[in-house]
Amino acid sequence: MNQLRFDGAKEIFAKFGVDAEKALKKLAEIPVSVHCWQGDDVLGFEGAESLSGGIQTTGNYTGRARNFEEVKSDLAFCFSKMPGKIRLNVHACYAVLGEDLGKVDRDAYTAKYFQPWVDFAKKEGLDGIDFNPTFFAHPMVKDGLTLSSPDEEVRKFWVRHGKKCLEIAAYLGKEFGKPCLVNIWIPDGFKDVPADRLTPRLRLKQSLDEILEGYDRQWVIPAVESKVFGIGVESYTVGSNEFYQNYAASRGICCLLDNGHYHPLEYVSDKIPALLAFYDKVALHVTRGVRWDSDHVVTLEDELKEIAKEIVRNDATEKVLIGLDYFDASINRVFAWITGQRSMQKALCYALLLPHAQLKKAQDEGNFTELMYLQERVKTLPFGDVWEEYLTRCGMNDDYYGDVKVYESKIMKERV
Ligand code: RNT
Ligand code: ZN
Repeated sequence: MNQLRFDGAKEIFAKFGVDAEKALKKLAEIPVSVHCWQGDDVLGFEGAESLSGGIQTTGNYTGRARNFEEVKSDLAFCFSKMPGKIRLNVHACYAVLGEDLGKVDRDAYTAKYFQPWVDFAKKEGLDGIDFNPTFFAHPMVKDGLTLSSPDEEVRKFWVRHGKKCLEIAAYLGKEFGKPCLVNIWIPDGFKDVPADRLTPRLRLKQSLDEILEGYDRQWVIPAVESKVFGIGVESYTVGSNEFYQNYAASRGICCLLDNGHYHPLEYVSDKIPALLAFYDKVALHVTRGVRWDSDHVVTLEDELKEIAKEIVRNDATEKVLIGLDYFDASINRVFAWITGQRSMQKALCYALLLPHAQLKKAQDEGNFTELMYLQERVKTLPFGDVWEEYLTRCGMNDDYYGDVKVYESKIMKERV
C-alpha cells in the first residue's frame, strides 16, 4: 500500500523534475542536534529546583525525568522514534558529577563529567555531541548578569566556566571525529531602562575574547546566540543581535539564530541567506515562539518550511547546523521531543521535494506569474507519501502516539 503510494508520488514529483529517491537519501544525511533539556524542564543534574535567566517551562504534566538514568531512558525511547541522523546537544548543567556533586562548581567542570554522555551517545549510534556552557540557574548569576557583570569575581567565574566548556567540547569533538558546536547564550540584561547600555557590552566583548583565547579550532565551533528580551529582562539585553553579529564576524566565529529570539515580524528564514553571504557556517535553534520566546514544541508550520527551504535550496545542509530548542511541560515530554524532531525532518523532506531549479528560473526570468503558479501548485503534491516511505526505510511509522502512551503508563507514570 505504502509502496504503491510512494511509486505514484515519485512519478508526480518526477514531472516537476524532482527525484524523490535522491531527496530521501539526502534527508537521511542531514544531522539534527537534539537538545537534552526537553525531558526534565531544563533543570539539569546539579540539584536546581527552578529555572531562571528569563526562560520558562510551563505545565505540570506527569513524568518529568528526575536524573540521568531517567533522561537516558526517555532519550533512548525517543531516538527509536526519531528518523535520520541525530546529534545530541548537552548543556553543562547536565554534568554527571557523581560523588563530586556539590563539591565541584561549573568553573571546574572537565570532560570526565560528560564521559557518561559520550558512552550513551556512542551506544545509541549518534553522530556526535554538541555542547553549551550554562550561564543561568546558578548563584553566581548576580543581578541577572554573568559575562557582562561589573563584579570582577562574577565575570571571571563565568569566563572560567566558558573556557572549561570549550575544553570539554574539544574532547567531545575528538571523541566523535566531528567538530562540536559550542553555543554561548547568556541571560544578561535589565528589567528596566538602563543608565548605561555600552559598558555591559564592552565587558561582554572582553569576556568572550578571554573565553575564546586558544580554543581548539579543529574540533570546536564556537557560536553566540542573541536575543531580544526575556521574562524579567524586558528592557535591555546585553547580547543583542547587532552585538553578536559584529562580534562573530570580527572574531571568525559563528552566529546562532534562535527563531524565538526576534521581533515577531522578523524571520530567521530571511536571516539565514543574509548570513550565508558572509559566514561559512550558521547555527540554528529551531523552536516555536507563540507571541513571545515561549519555546513551544516545533510543529510543521510555514516558517519552519521556509527555514528548511533556505537550507536546502542554497545547498547549505553542511553549512547550517540545525539544533532544536524547545521545552514544554504541559504535554507528554517524550511526545514533545519526538514531535519536534520529526517536524524538523518533515520540513526538510518537504523542502527537498520542491523544484527549486524551476522556481529559481521563473524568478530570474522575471516570470512572477509563473512563479506564484508553481509555488502554489507544489504545495499540494503528495509529500506525505514520500515521508511515510522515509519512515518505513528508517524502520519506523507515523503511529507513534500509541507507543508513547504505553511508555507513559509503564515508565513515566511511576515518577511521582
Ligand atoms: C534562551 C535560549 C537558550 C536556551 C537553552 C536552554 O532563550 O534560547 O538557547 O533555551 O540554552
Ligand atoms: Zn535558544
